[in-house]
Amino acid sequence: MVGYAFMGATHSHAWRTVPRVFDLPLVPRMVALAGRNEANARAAADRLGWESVETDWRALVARDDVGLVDIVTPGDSHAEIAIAALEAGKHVLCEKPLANTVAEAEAMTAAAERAAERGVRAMVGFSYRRVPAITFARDLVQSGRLGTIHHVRAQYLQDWIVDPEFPLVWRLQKEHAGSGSLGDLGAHIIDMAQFITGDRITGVSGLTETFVKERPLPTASSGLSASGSSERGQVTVDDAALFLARFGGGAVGSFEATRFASGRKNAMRIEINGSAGSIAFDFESMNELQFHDHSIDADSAGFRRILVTEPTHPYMDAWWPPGHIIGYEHTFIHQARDLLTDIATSQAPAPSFADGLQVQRVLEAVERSASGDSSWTAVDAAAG
Ligand code: SOE
Repeated sequence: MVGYAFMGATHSHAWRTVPRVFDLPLVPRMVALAGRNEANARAAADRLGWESVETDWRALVARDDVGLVDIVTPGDSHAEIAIAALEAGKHVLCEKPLANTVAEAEAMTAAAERAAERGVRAMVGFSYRRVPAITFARDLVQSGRLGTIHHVRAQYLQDWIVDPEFPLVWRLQKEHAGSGSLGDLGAHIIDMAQFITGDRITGVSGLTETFVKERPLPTASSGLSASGSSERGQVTVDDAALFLARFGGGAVGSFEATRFASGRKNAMRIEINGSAGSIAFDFESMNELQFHDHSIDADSAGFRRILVTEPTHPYMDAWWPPGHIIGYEHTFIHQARDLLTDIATSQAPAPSFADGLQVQRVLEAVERSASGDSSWTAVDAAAG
């Protein structure tokens, strides 16, 4: 694994746990963790359960005892590490968004396609696909229970930078993160909407906003917390991104990604309305899916709550008895299970790097739309 912060902890937990829960054709060994600062990397490796440490990711990629490279670094290093690992014949799991630019994502996808010819696998970490309720929602759509899809309404709402004194961490710097809430949060809901509907976004009209333009430079950060100095620097990414979308199959969508929704911690929500029914989901109640069956008589129809904890629901046969709920970390365990199974059974993993590239193209289209005036119509000022 390259990197060891918040995502490093979630992925390590998954690699540690997955063979103890799922019956796997391949059992992972947590061979080495790479980080530039040896003492910090060593402490992280000990805490997270890795056998050894490298201070240069190139050394990790070159090791004969490494078969899969898990990339949990900021977006600016994804392309270089992933391409080198794939060329060295290592399977790759890369955190989302796949890259910081479409050009990088294209190069990564080309490398993944070349590697696939040699049986080397690559997956991008859109972990929310592995929420059982989301996979189940996809299954409902695929089996026709929603009919023709008309509306997709998606939001990803967080609030960890509302305070203007919150420091300028890497996620707020374009050169490291590529974009702000758009790439970090918007990428998730784009992937989720396309995953559930089985459709693709073909056009967008977007706007972005940076509410706080300057922030204290960070002195230390961990996960989504940080401390800052008295010096300030410029925020170079969006704080919020909103866009309208058209899907290839005729549906229309609205998307909102923000880190300024005070009171909302990790509210990733999606509602989909079709001719035969609707689904609604909120990650803050991640074990539940709301489902409306439009064929039921109107007097008794309406959204009902399905508790997605039955052994017949996706992934749930490996967990607890019905009603004994699971959490955020389980999505990463499911992701590890799916990737290991694909590697062992020589299948192409999903979401592939090509899927990650397509999400990157949507992100780029939103940025292009938001930066131009062409689709923006000012409201006439009232006369007098
Ligand atoms: C921060 O906004 C973040 O950690 C995202 O980067 C993750 O993808 C999301 O799962 C939780 O929030």
